[in-house]
Amino acid sequence: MDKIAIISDIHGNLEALNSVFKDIKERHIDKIFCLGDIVAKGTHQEECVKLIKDNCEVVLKGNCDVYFASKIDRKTKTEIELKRIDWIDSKLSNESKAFLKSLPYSFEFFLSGRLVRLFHATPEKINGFIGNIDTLERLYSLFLPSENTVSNEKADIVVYGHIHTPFMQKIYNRTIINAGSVGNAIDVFRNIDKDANVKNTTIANYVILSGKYDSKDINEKISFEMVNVPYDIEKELSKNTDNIEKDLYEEELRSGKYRNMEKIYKSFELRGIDINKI
Ligand SMILES: [Mn+2]
Repeated sequence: MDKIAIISDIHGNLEALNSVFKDIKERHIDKIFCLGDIVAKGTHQEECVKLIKDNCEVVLKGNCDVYFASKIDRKTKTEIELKRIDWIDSKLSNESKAFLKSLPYSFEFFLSGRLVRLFHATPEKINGFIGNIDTLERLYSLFLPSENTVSNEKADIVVYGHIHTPFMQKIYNRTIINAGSVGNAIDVFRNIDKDANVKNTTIANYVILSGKYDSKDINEKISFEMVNVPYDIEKELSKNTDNIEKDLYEEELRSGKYRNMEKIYKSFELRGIDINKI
């Protein structure tokens, strides 16, 4: 069987990325694919771009990669937003920015007869948000092709990132896999009375697909594995002294709680999903 590691959302966290690459090496993986968002948040963005470029066979663009590598209209930004933009800009070489801008939106391949499609967030939007407790209609939309996808077929398996929370779900004989986040793992839905140990969240996540690569034979074996890799969070944070968002970033890495959780809860409320009842 061929083994493919799919990693996503590194966000400048070098300790997490090195730990994941070490784990991938130990497991004798054949290919590494990356779903984007290499930059923003952590201080080691340039180092992460270089490592991803050197080690991944496929690299897709994430919303942060596109945003921070492109020219930004400064007139529409607040002072704090400009500080963040300038800090991230100072971390990236022109060569890395050109690389980030050149990345494709989507990639697809056959694995044991299944059409597997990869993208960062949704087939339509690079920053769309479809969570693990979303409506069936929105979850199903992940399988549909768009003008950004390589083919016009419906996918049998989709693997995406962006939400930073790993999960797998099967609907309509099709499989949704979220690869989670290497460098900024969070659990979107949290409830202090129901939460387990925070160490279930604040690890690095990625997934491994195993099967026959490039084969249209549906009788071949296939499997999906979710991997959690512990890494030294405090060591990474000790090198984040110049981080423009130091406090927010430290809290996020240590607690696994997204800084804009309320904004996400609001968007789910609008779709009739009451987070307090979950
Ligand atoms: Mn993203």
